[in-house]
Amino acid sequence: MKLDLKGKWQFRATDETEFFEASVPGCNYLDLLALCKIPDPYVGDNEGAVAWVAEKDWLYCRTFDVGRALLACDKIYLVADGLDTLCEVVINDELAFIGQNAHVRHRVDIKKLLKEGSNEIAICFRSPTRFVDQAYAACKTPRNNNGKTGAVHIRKPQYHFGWDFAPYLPLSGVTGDIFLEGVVKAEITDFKVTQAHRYDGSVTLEMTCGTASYGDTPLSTLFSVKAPSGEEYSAAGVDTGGEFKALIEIDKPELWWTRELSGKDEQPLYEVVCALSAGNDIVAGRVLKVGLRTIKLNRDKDEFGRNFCFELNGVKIFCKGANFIPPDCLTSGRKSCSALITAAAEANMNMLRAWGGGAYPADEFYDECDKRGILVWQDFGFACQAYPFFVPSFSDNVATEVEYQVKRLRHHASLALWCGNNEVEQMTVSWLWMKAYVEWTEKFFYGILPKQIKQLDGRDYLEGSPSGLDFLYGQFADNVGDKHIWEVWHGLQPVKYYRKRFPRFCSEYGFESLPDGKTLAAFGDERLSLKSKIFKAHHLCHDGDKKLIYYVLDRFNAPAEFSDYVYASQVCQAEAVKTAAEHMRRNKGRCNGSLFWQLNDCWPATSWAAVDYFGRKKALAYYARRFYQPLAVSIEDSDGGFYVYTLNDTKNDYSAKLNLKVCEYDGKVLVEKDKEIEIKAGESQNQLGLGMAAVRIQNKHLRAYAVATISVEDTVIAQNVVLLRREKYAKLPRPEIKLAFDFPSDGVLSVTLTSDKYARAVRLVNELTDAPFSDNFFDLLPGVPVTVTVNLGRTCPLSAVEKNVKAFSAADLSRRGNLFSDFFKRLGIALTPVCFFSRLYTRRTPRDMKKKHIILRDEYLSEEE
Ligand code: BMA
Repeated sequence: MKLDLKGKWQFRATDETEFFEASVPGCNYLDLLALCKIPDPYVGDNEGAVAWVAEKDWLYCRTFDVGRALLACDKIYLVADGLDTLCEVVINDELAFIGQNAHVRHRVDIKKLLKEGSNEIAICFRSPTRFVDQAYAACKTPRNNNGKTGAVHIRKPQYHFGWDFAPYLPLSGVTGDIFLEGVVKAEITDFKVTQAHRYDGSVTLEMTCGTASYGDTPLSTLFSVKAPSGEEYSAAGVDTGGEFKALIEIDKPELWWTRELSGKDEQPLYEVVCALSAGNDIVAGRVLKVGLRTIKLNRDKDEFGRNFCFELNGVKIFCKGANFIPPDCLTSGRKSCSALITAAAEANMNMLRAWGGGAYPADEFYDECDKRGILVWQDFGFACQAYPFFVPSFSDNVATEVEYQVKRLRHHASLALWCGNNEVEQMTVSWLWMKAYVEWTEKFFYGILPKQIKQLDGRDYLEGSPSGLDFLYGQFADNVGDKHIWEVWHGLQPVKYYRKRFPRFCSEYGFESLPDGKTLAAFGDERLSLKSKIFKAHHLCHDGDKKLIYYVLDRFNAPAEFSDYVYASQVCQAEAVKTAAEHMRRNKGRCNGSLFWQLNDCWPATSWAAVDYFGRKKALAYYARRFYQPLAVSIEDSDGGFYVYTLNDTKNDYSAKLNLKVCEYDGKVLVEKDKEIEIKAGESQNQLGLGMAAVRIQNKHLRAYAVATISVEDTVIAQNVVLLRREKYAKLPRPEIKLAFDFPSDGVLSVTLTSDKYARAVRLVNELTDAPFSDNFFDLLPGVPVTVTVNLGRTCPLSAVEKNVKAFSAADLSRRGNLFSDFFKRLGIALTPVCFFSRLYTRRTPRDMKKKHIILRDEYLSEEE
């Protein structure tokens, strides 16, 4: 029996008397905003103006009626997700419990406190900033570079205290579900499903159900499994002292795969049900959706060092994806994320990393990833700072959180890895003298946490990201563990630097850009410029504005119009990430994953995101669709020539034709090569080489583009274009792009583009809706039409379409700078203190990365664990 407590509540600051209406789930900022008592923290530079909110205590309350039927239950639990964070929960003026962790579900029996008729619940949230300040005064922690120092003392999403992509908004409130749950006679306390895959291909599901009984009626359980085909299996549970177990064998299972290996948009999930009966009455039930698969992180020694490769059903996979941050600052990560998972799927991703400084994503996130065949790398909620694990109350609190999260998530097929933290270990270099923190970082992530996880789940565990061979050993070495590569962007290295690095798995690297013009408009300043206060207030990376200009001027002449920075920075971002991602894919086997930073945003901002806060795709999201395509072609252009690779992450072999052309902007072919090729399943292959000499002779300025195409039976299945020189040196022609419109089905507009000359990074803009095009920001080759579609949701008159759908390319950018002025501008930026030092910092050489490219010596690699 359930009594929902969501909806309208009352709230007030505890130092005031008047109550106002509040919405649950929600938070104090959103409630104050709805009452116009604070300015919108996402608009203008209001972040500072609303800081007082986090300094107060907030009381939330409501009344609810309890009927006889509910009161007659043996237990009545108050269940609350996301009590954020420190709070006293009071029922009818009596303290029910104290909340101190936003990352857990509270479930407390409050039957004794309830009465028939009207009852009152009051939750008093204590100021998170005051708590953090007091805790810090009592127990000093190292400085936090990303937000409020001392924030580590509270188990609350760490980005709430500000990050280099998030404003400072430490909210309070009930951010998730809240309800009363009546239990009669008995209940299920835990439900676990494990799977054993046998050599003959069959799978045995082992189901274990923990129970609690409130009477003498004997308990029994029935487990059942419904296959995607509709076939059903069932087995009675065997009582092993309050815990019931059963095995169900599935002879011919439909295995769960990632998207590119299944070739399907939806993955098969088995519905596993446990029904608990007391005597003849079914009193409780639980349902889990389970995908049948094995997943393992292979870290064996190999010719390159130590492998770091996920194996799904025994197949080695290359992980293509991005880092996922909470989709909103003010809903503690509980805003719907299904559109973002769709964007990830559209970008051909097969893995997302749920980053440790955020909130653990809601169930919906994992359900969607299960459904769509996207693996999840799950960090625990620790990032970039030193945590006081030596304080017993803190580590007990963390243990509760770990148990809750592991039990909540372990049945998900998509969940590939538990990872202790984000960048805590590598940060120890900044607080080596605070010995207790260093010691306990090792004790906790290398001892306590893995031990606890092992008792709850059989999945692989990684101590932290990035990782090496051991504590403080090998975090910077490319031939072991996973790496974060920030030399490009934070360290101002040129984009080609990525190609010097050969990590076994790259779990972070990234590049910033401005969001779409409509998103910029939401910043709330009509005269936005690179220098305006409001623009800077929405760009939180230290000296990010300078870094952005530094990189934009590396490709383009300084644009004259601010609005052109949107396009220019997005193309720079997309090209940079493309360079890295393709390089890592070309080295598949040595490198087994590319997760760029970051998929999404948590407020309207200039950041590393591929999809902005409003869901608008940047150029990177479109590029990713191409560079993460399961079967792709990639051109490694170097001064010596071109190497064309096929990147095949599918299970199929192909016999195909490879064509490489180098052309002038009008399409005139300078050099062309054709080759019949065999593309092997699951492999990246260097298929063709072409020296530069012939191209140079015919076009000495290298004002040309190269296009590689693979076709099977005359159908082009993959294509890649590279411009031989960066745009500012390329003397791009002014193309005449023609658009032809059609409505092939209701509300879906198709646009066919043709151009007389090479058109670089063509951007289609649609002023009619926010819907994304099926493709965008692509190179248009002379005389080769490209058709894209967009779902407008309605059929519009052609005149409206013609007026509102426009295309432009890199050649249309306004220009203020020239090679000379841009050079000095960049030099000036490189010499500013933050840029200068971050460049030094990202090039630092700790003991184990003495040589530039950071290879651990063989004797360490051959040590057996
Ligand atoms: C990574 C992350 C974040 C940060 C991002 C961009 O290292 O782990 O801490 O937001 O870099 O600087």
